[in-house]
Amino acid sequence: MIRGKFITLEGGEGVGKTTNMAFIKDYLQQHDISVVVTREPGGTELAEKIRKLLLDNDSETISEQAELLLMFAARAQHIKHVIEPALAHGKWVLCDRFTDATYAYQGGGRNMKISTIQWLENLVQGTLRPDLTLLLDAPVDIGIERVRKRGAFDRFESEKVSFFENIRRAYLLQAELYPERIKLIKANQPLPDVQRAITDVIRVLLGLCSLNCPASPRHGSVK
Ligand code: T5A
Repeated sequence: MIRGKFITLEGGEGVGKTTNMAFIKDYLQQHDISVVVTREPGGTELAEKIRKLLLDNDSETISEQAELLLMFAARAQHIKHVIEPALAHGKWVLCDRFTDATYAYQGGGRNMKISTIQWLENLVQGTLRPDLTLLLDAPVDIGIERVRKRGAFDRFESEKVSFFENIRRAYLLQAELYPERIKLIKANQPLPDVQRAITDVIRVLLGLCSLNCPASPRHGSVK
């Protein structure tokens, strides 16, 4: 059995991750790929309970260490019960956020030590890393405005603008550190353009196209 591919979608608040998950799933299915769609924090019964604890605004103040450990506790469940079994059965896993979010939010946003995050990453994931990460990037005010239109803010969305600026910076640093894996998509353009850029990257992963292939008329959005 050929192992499946692991694709993650990342980016700050309201950049369009959820919107584009369905698009990517459909695109992969059109190419006869069996896809498991999931998210973090979450993806299993226990991990979804942890998600609720992390996002609810009404719980006691969560310490930075507790937040980091809860993220990885949820991830450990998710990997063991969803991600690894699916990949081992040849399915592709499409995940809304993964450990790059921890580097961005807990590292960049909460200022937790990167070496601590790396240690937990190795403990919980072993050698598991995404094959491809699509980083949707947009100026912070655009993402927040999109989220605001949707209604009430969760615990993370209620943070100050500087928190989100630090997250954006940390994500861009991750993209610089891992240019082979993380592909930057400009998310502050009309949705059809965002999706064209996403398709161009996925086509490379599918082996339908090389990196320099002029897959679509407006190819310039992918790093
Ligand atoms: N977290 C998570 C951590 O702190 N550490 C971690 O390790 C992990 C894994 C999870 C929270 O947990 C934190 C980060 C998060 O705060 P979440 O729900 O997964 O929460 O993440 P959110 O960013 O809150 O998800 P959102 O739903 O708010 O944002 P999305 O999914 O990026 O945006 P989406 O698709 O819902 O779009 C928002 C709106 O914009 C519109 C959409 O229609 C929608 O209305 N839109 C566009 N409009 C115009 N042009 C475009 N190109 C558009 N694309 C989307």
